[in-house]
Amino acid sequence: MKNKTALITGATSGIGRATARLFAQNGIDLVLCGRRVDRLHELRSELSELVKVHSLVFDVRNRELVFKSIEGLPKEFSEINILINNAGNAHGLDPIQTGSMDDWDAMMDINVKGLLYVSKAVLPGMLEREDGHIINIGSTAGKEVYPRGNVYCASKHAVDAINQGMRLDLNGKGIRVGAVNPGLVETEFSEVRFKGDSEKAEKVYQGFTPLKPEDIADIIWFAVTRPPHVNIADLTVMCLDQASSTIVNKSD
Ligand code: NDP
Ligand code: 8X3
Repeated sequence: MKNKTALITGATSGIGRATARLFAQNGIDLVLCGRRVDRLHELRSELSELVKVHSLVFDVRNRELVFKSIEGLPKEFSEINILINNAGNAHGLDPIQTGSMDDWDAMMDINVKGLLYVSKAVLPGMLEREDGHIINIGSTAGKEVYPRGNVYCASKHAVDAINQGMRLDLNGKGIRVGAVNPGLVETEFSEVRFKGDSEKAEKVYQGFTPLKPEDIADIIWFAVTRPPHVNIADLTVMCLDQASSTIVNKSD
């Protein structure tokens, strides 16, 4: 796919980084976003061998900076054809009665409001050109609620609703909108959820074969390479051993 530019949020790790690599291998120019500057620069150097790459450092919670960064993109990167709304995480895994309000704020502000800010900043160009593709990264946690998942699940249910709402409101405007909802994917997700407790994080993915970030990148790539009249509206993917958020066939 030539002469297309994708903006990927959360490109410094996991699903976002795997998607950036796959897109670059397939000739898509990239705007890589995240907070960790070193990682962004590293990835930019790696992928610049293949395509044109620009990086933007912002916290998706910072509304002003989101708009300033996206509106200030150099001309050659300013036409965003594909937006991958991927930045997000779970913070904590606590019952509602003991949950941390800082964790709640982080999840709602990043997973929900951050996605909205980035979308609002990117949409004017897509609307003007009547062309674009937005992929929202939801989760199985946006399809069902699991014990102690409370606010993370709420944030991903919100992504599900926003995905549907975007598709309704953008109908007839030439912009495809769809969600990819993964189950358990081995990334830094659990490290973040458990605040750097690697032992706890590793346990999440032990005793079965979880999805890899590259599996999700493949699916995103499938969605963006369908013919222009085909819109993958909503896709849920789990590994073979996962049947639901709470039913996972583990060997131990
Ligand atoms: P990672 O922790 O590996 O990656 C998260 C990415 O989000 C990082 O690049 C991080 O970049 C970015 N990010 C987090 N907070 C912010 C912020 N405030 N501002 C800007 N960027 C931010 O996790 P995954 O790759 O697994 O997660 C990607 C998406 O996939 C998330 O939306 C997650 O909810 C979803 N998901 C994950 C699943 C899993 O099992 N792993 C399953 C289903 C959905 P940086 O820290 O540099 O800012
Ligand atoms: C991430 C998958 O099951 O940890 O969205 O919530 S789960």
